[in-house]
Amino acid sequence: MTIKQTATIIVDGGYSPATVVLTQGVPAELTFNRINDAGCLDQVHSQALNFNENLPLNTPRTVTIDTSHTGEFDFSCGMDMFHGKVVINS
Ligand SMILES: [Cu+2]
Repeated sequence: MTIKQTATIIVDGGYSPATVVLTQGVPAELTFNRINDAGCLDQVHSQALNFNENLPLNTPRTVTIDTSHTGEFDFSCGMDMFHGKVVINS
């Protein structure tokens, strides 16, 4: 049996949910779905989690999360105004 953690984050003037909790060592994917054209949320990036995605409107985009380390890892919009985080617990 393959176990994978998945979460969908709705991008609608911010991130909902803004915090995603994952378990260390289990493969994980986050899907961002931007449903609102307002603001500058058409990019999402994270240096800590090593991703940088464009988010076309109403087009879900999935990123793979490295869960090998515990901790809290921020992601944000292209201009670093809106923030969310991934918490990886042991
Ligand atoms: Cu922004």
